[in-house]
Amino acid sequence: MMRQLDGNNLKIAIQRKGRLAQSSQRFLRSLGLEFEYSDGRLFSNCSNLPIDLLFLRDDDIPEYVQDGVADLGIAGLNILREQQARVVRLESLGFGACRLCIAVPNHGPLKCLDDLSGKRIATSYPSTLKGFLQEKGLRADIIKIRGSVEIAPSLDVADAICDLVSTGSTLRQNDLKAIGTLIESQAVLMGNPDSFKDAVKATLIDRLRIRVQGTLKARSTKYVMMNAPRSAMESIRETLPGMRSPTVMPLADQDMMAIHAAVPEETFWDVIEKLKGSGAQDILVLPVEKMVL
Ligand code: PRT
Ligand code: ZN
Repeated sequence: MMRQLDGNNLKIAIQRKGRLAQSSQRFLRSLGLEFEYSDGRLFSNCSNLPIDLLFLRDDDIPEYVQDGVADLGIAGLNILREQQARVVRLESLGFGACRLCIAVPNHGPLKCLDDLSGKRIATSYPSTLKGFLQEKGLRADIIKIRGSVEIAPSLDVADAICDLVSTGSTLRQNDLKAIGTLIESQAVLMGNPDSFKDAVKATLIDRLRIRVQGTLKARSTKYVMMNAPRSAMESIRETLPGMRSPTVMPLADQDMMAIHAAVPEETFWDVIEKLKGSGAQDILVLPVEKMVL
């Protein structure tokens, strides 16, 4: 039986179809939300928490959250900036990474941002582009286009484009090159400020944020296990930036110890090399599923 939206439930809006749809669902599941999804569905009730999910076009999400139709939403930072919606940005979620770039034909007369004065730039992000040009003191015509912006120069509709780039292959296929970046974007979790005034919703949002942070922190951490001679303990201890101090256990061989520690992704290889240099052996690295400090 199809259940209805429950007025008291917390509502989270995510993209229905498109680049962020799968990853947004996967992300919510990693927070412990259990729900069903089938193609064409517009909403779903979580079976284990008082939460309803709304499946929308990404462009509609900031406005739905701003108007309170949804309490929380996930969309690209690019959309949030373009729409200037009155929502609170809660967390960056680490997926959907892309850059909003200005690009020009590879072999044309335009080489740098200053060359754009008096030229036409095609984009689906007119408001962000307008702000960027103003900030740089450049005057150019903004041609607003929905979709397939990259073909505008070859059709002579524009001299340059301002569009999202992730791998860069669309630019290459269209013989374009990026000459400037307006936004480094990724999926973000946004919230309606009024939802925090409702005590029940505020508590649930706080619970979810702790889970979000636990999931994000885990993603950037590795659990490292190694064996080392007792004599190496001091220098290993110094190398390991601890959450707390590392776990150290004696081995059957009296001269050897087992050491376990959490290591942040960004310093991972440095730490591993130093550990090896200090005498650590049999180093085993495991992903961390969740991390709640
Ligand atoms: O139907 P709906 O309105 O919900 O979806 P949509 O078609 O408007 O958006 P969708 O699904 O394409 O993108 C959703 C969000 O994904 C965007 O708002 C961005 O935050 C994020 N994202 C990440 C991207 C890209 N990477 C991306 N590469 N969105 C679009 N692109 C396009 C870009 O516009 C260009 O056409 O991909 C092409 C460039 O990709 P590369 O890999 O060739 O550089
Ligand atoms: Zn869209």
